[in-house]
Amino acid sequence: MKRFATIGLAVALAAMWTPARAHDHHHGHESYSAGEPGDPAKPSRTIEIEMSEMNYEPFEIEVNLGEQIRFVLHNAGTEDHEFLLATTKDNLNHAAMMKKHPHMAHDEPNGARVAPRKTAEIVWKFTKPGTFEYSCLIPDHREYGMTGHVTVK
Ligand SMILES: [Cu+2]
Repeated sequence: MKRFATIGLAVALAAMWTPARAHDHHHGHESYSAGEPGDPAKPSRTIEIEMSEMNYEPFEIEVNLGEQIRFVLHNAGTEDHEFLLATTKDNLNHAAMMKKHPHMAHDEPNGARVAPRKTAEIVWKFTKPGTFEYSCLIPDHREYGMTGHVTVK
C-alpha cells in the first residue's frame, strides 16, 4: 500500500505546516477554494455523480468559468459517502481534521454527506479557473480512491 503511505504522509505534513489554519478551521466560513455557493433560482447544468466504495463515477469533469452546476449525488454504495468541492490542499487539511473528529457532521454549501441509497443535491458556481477536486473525507475513503477532479476552463 505505497499510495496509502504516501498520502498519509502528505496529510501529516499538511497538518504540521499549517497549525494556525487548522486551529482556525470551523464550519460555516464564507470563502471557498473552488468557487462560491450557487443560486438554485438561476439556470444551471446538471451533472449526476454516483458514489460507491470507493470511487466516484464520473471521476473527472470539465466546466466553464462562471458556470453554475447542479450536482445530483447518488450514493449507490453500502456506506455513507461525502462529496466536498475544494482545492486538494483544503481537502487534505480538512481530512486531517476529520481524523481527529471522525463524527464531524458537514452542513456546508460546497458539499454533502449522503447515506446509502440516498440522493442529495448541491448547486455550485465555478468562479475561479484552475483544477479542483471533490473528495470523500470520511477517514480512509480518500486514501482508497474517493477523489475526483474538476477542470474549470
Ligand atoms: Cu466515502
